Amino acid sequence: MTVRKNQSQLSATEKRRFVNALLELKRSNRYDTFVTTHNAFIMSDTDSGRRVGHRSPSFLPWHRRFLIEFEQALQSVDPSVALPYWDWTKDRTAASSIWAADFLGGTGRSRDEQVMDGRFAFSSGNWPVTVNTDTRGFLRRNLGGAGRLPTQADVDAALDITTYDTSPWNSASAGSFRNTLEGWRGRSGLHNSVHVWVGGQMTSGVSPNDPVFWLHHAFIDKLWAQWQARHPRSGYLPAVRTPDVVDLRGTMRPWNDVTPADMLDHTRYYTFDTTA
Ligand code: CU1
Ligand code: CU1
Repeated sequence: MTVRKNQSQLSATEKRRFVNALLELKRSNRYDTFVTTHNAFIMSDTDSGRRVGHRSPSFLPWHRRFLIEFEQALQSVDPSVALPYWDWTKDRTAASSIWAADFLGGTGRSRDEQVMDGRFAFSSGNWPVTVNTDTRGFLRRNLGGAGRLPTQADVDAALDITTYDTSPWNSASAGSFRNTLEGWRGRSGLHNSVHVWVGGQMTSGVSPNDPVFWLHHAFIDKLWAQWQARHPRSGYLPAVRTPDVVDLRGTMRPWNDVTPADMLDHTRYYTFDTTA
């Protein structure tokens, strides 16, 4: 049984085992295949063309599936590990324990944004960034340098939206829970703004180079689950075939056998430590 916990509640042992599993996936080259896949979808997801992973209704089920695959890879290394989530409405500063040297390490130095502490620092030798948009081979962050962390009020406003998604099913969709949570509409910028707040690789298509990617998306996924529980009569949309986007029973690339409908019940795969 996989239980995803708030990262602030992890024991020292749980943090160590999670970090060790990340490092083993990196060492065995499995980690970077996830970075490559994510970047390929970012590059091909456009507002006017076929879109699957981002700026489209399947943003949430696509990332749910992506995280499940990654979590299963971690569990092949250490069956006790589950993805933790980062509740940035509560842990909102660069001094939060998530950024301590015993977990993800902190912000980058001013000169080149290079993360210098913890086990993901380049100098540790364990975390070479090889799938990159430029030649710098180190993990970069600039915590709080731009963007903002959304507040509980921002989250509540998104969770109040009753419609899952709306035409034109892209980054312009108004009155859409998905688009508000993804962060293209609304003042808070929700999901997108957190990527910008972390800075470095998190602002790019190769964002999974930063292990915080998984904790951020685990929280986005938890918010989707909360929205589903709050609006039991509001289903995934579009329900019928629609050009360029994945409808309820459409196939989500890169998988051949996964549809949004298959991803609606996360409890088949994991639960959360608390229900909010
Ligand atoms: Cu993504
Ligand atoms: Cu993201």
